[in-house]
Amino acid sequence: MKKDNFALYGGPAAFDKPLPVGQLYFPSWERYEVEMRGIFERRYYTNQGPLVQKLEERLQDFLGVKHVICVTNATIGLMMAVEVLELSGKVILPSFTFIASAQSLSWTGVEPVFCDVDPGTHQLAIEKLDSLIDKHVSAIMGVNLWGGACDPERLEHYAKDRGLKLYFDSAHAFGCETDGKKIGGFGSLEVFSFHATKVLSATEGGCISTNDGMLAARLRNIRSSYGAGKSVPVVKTSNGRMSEAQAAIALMSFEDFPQNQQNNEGLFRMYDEGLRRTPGIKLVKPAGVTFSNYQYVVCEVDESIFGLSRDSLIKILKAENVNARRYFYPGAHRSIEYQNKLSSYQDSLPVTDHLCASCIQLPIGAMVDSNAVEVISEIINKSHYNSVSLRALLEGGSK
Ligand code: T4K
Repeated sequence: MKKDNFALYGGPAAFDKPLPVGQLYFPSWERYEVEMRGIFERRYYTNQGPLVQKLEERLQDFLGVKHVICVTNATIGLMMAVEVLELSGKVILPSFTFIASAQSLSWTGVEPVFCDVDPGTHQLAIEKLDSLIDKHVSAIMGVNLWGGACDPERLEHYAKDRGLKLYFDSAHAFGCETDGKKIGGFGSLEVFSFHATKVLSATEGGCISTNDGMLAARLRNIRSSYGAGKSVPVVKTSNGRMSEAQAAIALMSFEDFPQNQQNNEGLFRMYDEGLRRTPGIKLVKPAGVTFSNYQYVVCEVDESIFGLSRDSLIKILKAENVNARRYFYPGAHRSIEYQNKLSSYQDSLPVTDHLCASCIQLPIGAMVDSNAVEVISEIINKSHYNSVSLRALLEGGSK
């Protein structure tokens, strides 16, 4: 370890500034200034301006889909999906996802039904869907997690056979490919997030991709409560518009996507190398994809082997200014919003419960370099070899 002592024992922190999880892409100030100047000169801030249109065209080409509708964030994109697909009753989705996936259903009056995930891949356990389907279920929301994929082709066959609609929360999967096919064209539609922590950033933002022209026309109307192009009727409208400033950042981030992806992939391989021999730490590789954006570094901590709990490791890292996170905790089915209403599901998602208690997410993206990965890996290794004393300090040595 390139430092003498744990910060927890009073030594200096390994890093001067907090290292976050997430891509956190910032273009150079000069590039940003040029783009903002353009917006000022055109005197056009929002309402499907030229930069949003350019971004939509570029994304259509890149994702290989007929239509892309940019939105102000993925959460509203997921809510618009429920409206455009005319979903009702219940929708099945994995519980091991960001709470926004489930909340998009609650906001639109649809009941989420939580499914467990596969212990190896963390993706939706398709074989567990059958037991959750009843006459009230109108659709399945697949979630392509951690720069991986939840076997969208198999899910397409599955949903078709049962007469269910299918769409995807692909917030984590921009640029990913499964069997050489880009994520973006599966199901009725897919929703991507361009939040600042994502590999493609608009600061806040997202898009919906679809090959269905009628859905696209209706989505464009749902996106905006005013104005142009209202020839296709929709029941509800909203304000899900992306601004020109968001699109400007997204276009720069899109241009830099290849190098950001490569950088992430390199850092991921370094974590793999650095943590491979640490007892009780398992790095989760992006599953079900032939190409990943490597947007996330997720490890499972086996407390009985590692010697410390996941939460203790987070405290150790935080003291060193490493802001590791516990995505997803406590799991959507155990969140305040759902835990009381859905008591019958509580004990039936053992894999999700296990992962929520053992997963840790480590920093990757623009704020991280190879030296940082080396140091973080070293801190984790050293934590294992000093687990008895660290545990005594953190957990009162009771385990
Ligand atoms: N579906 C899935 C599967 C998702 O994961 C998400 C979002 C959605 C749907 C919904 O997408 P959006 O509606 O957000 O487009 C973050 C993100 O806010 C969220 O977008 C993401 N998933 C979720 C997994 O993580 P937080 O609250 O845990 O992290 P946050 O935003 O505080 O940032 C992480 C770290 O980065 C912190 O240490 C602070 C640091 N940071 C963050 C920002 C934004 C900075 O240093 N600078 C910054 O500008 O939610």
